[in-house]
Amino acid sequence: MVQLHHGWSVSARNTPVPVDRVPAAVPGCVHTDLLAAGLIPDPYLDSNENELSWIGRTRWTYETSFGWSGPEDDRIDLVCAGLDTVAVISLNGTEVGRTANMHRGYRFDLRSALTPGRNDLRITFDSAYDYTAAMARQVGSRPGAYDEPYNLIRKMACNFGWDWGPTVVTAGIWQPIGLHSWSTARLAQVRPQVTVDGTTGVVDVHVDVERASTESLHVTVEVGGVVGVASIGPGSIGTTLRLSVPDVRRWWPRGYGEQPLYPLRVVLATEGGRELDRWERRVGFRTVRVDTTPDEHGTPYTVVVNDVPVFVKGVNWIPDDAFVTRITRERLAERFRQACDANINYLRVWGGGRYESEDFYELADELGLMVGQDFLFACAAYPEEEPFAAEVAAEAREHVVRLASHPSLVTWTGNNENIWGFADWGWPEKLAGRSWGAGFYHELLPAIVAELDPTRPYWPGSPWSGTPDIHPNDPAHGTMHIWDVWNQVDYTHYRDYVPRFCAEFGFQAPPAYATLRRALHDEPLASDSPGMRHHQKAADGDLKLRRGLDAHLPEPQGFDDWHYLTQVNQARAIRLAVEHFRSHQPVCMGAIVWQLNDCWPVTSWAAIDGDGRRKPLWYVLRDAYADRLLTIQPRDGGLVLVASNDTDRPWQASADVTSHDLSGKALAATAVAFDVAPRSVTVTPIPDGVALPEEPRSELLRAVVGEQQAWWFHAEDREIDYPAARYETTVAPTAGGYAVTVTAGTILRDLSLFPDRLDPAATVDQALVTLLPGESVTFTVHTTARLDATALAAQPVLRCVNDITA
Ligand code: BMA
Repeated sequence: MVQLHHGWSVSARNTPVPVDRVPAAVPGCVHTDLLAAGLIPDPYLDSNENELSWIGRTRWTYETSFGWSGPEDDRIDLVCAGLDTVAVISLNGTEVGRTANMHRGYRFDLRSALTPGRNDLRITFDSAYDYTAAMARQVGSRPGAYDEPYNLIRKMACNFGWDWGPTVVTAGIWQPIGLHSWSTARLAQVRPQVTVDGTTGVVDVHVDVERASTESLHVTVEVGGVVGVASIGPGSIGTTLRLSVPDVRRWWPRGYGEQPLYPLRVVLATEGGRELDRWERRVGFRTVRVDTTPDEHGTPYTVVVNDVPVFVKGVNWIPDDAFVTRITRERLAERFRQACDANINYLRVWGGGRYESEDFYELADELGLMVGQDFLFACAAYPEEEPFAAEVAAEAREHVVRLASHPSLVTWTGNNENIWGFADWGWPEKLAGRSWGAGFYHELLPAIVAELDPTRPYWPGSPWSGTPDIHPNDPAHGTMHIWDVWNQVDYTHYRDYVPRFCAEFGFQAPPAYATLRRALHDEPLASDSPGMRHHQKAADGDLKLRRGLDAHLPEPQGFDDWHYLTQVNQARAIRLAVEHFRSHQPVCMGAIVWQLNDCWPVTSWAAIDGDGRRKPLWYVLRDAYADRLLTIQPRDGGLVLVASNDTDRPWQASADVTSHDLSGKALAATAVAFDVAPRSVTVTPIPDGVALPEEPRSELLRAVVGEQQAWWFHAEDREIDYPAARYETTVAPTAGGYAVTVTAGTILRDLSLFPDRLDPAATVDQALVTLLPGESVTFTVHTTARLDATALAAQPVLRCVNDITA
C-alpha cells in the first residue's frame, strides 16, 4: 500500500473567508485545516464555535495528484479507510466512487481512470446538512434528544453537538488513504475467532480472498508456535482453519491476572510459494459471557471472563477530541494510564462516538481494560429504510470483523438509550408508526454478531432489561442508566436504586481552573460569565449544579468558592453512588460512571477535563474503585460498615470505628471485625451506641483499617457548625516539585490543592483529604516551575470546605 497523504489542498466556494487550495492534512478534517491555515479562530476558545457553523453547511473539495508509471499489477485500488462523510471520488475527472457513511472503509478499482504520468484525485464532500435534509424528505424525520439531524446520516453523532460537546460538523479524509496495487489475489478479510478450552487455545481463522485470477492459492496461519496451512482452490474465495494451541496463558482483565498476547499471522501465497499478502494481529485467549440467568432479585447482568464473574468498575468513553483526527496513540495511552491509575477496569464506548480505533483496542488489550462497544446509535429514533439499512449492515459487518481479534472487547451493545427513548420520551406519537431502529437492535445487529462473532455477547441496548415485557430501564433487570439524579433529584437518591448493572450515572463540575483560563478570556471569570455559559451545554446545567450545591454545601462567596465546591460536590455524588453500588455486590455487578473524558474544555460530567487535567472526581474514583474499599452505609435506620474486597485473597481485619465531635474528641468507639472472601463484600452493623449521634450537626464517624478510612457525617456541610479552618503548612522543594505538608489545627474537610492555578502543567497526588485536629497530610506537587511557596499553601490553591465563610 502506498499512502496518499501528501500534496492535498482543500477549497470551497462562497465561504465567509476565501478557501482556495488551502494546504490540507490527510488524515484530517476541514476545521483543523482552516485552523492551521489561520483562516478561522480556534473553535474551542470562548464562543468562537458560534461563528463557524457555516463550515458544516459548505461543500468541500479535497485535491491532490500523484504519479503512476503504468500497468504492472492486475489491480490498482484506491483504499479509503474512512471518509467523512458524503463524498464523490473522482480521478482525472472520472467518477470512481461515492460514499455516505463515515463508519465504513472503501476500496475503489481505479483501472478505468488511471493514466500513466500525473493523476489528479479529487474528493468532494457535500454538506452533511444538505444530505440530512434530503434524507428527511426521503424517509421522514425522526425524534431525538437534540435538535440536530444526526440520526439521518451515518456520521459520528456528537459531531452535531451534544450536552457536553460543540457543534463542529466536520468533513474530510479522516482515515488513511492510499493506493494498493496487487495481482492474483489479496486477503479481503481475516476473521479470527479466539476461545480457550481448559489450557488449549482455540483459534478459528476465516480467510476470505479477493481474486484477480483463478489460480490456486495457499494460506499459512501461525499462532503460538502452531502452524496451519490450507489451499484455496481455483473456484473458491475462502477457507477456514482451526488451530489448537496447547498450554496457553489466559488473558485476564486487569486486577484478575496478566494480559499475555499472542501474534497471529496469516500469509496468502501462490501455490508456488510467492507471497501475495499478509495480515497480523495479536490475540488473547479468554472466554467471555454475560450471565443473565434470572434470580430472586430479577435479571442480573454479570460480565463473566474465563468463568469468573467480574465486578465492572467502569467509565463511559466519548471521543477524546471533537476533531477525532487529532487523537494520537500517545494521547490515548495517557488517557488509559489515567484510567488505570484510577483503578478502572472497563471502558464503555458510547454509541454517539465511533467504532474505536486499532490503537484504542491494542492499548486496552495490553492494559487489561475491558471494553464494551456500542453500535453507533444514540439518543434518537433512527430510520430503518434504505439507504440506512444497507449502510448499517455494512458498517456493522466491517467492525464486528475488524475488532474480533481483540481480547479487550467483551460485549457489543445495540444502541445508547434508544429503546428507553422509545418507551419514555414521547417518540411513538411523533413517529406515527414510522420505523425507529427496533429492527436494527433486535434483529439485524444480533444476527450479524451471531454470524460473524459468536464468541461475544450482544445486548440490544443500554439500558435494556432483557425482554420487551419489562421496562428497559428497570433497575432489577439488566442494565440501567440513572439520570433522575442530576436532572431532577439530589444525589442521595442514588441510594433509592440497587441496579443490577448501572451503565450510566453522572454529575457535573467545571473543568480545572487552568483549563478554563486557557479556553476563556472572560474578565472576570464568573460562574455565569459569557465563556462559562457557552462552555456549559447541558439543559439547565448551571441550575442543576446550583441545586446540587444548595442541598449540601455552604454558599459560595464568588467564583473561586463556586469552582471548588462544584468540583467537590461532583466527586462526592459519584463517591456516594459507587460505594453504594459496591456495597450491594453481587446483586449489583457493575458501575460505569458517565464519563471519563471530555472532547473540549467544558463543564461536564467528566473526571478528566478537555485539557487532560484530573478533576477531584478522578481522585475519588481511585479510592472508590480501589481493590479494597471500606465504606460506611446507611441501612435500616442504622449504619453498617461495608468492606469490599476485589482481590483474589481474603481480607481479614478489624476496623476501629470512632465517633468524634468536631474538635476531634472521641465520643465512643468500637472495633468491627470482618473477614471478606475474595471478590466479595461483608456488611457489618455498627452498634447504635457508636453509630447514632446525640447531636448530628457536630458529630462524625470514622472507621480506620491501616491505610483505609471511611467517614460518615450525620448532617450536610451547610448545617454543620464547622470551626473556621486553621492549619499550619510547610512547603519543601523536592526533586520533582514541592512537598506541601498541612497540619490541621481544626477539622479540615475535603482539603485539596490546585497547583494548576500557579503552573498549568503542575499536578498533585491527592485530593479531598479530611483531617482531624493534630493530623497532617503531605501533598506531592509535580512541577518544573518555580512556584511561590506562600501562594502554594493558601487560598485559592489550598482549599477546604470549612474555609468558606460568609
Ligand atoms: C446520557 C448519555 C449521553 C449524555 C449523558 C448526559 O443520555 O447517553 O447521551 O451526554 O446522558 O446527559
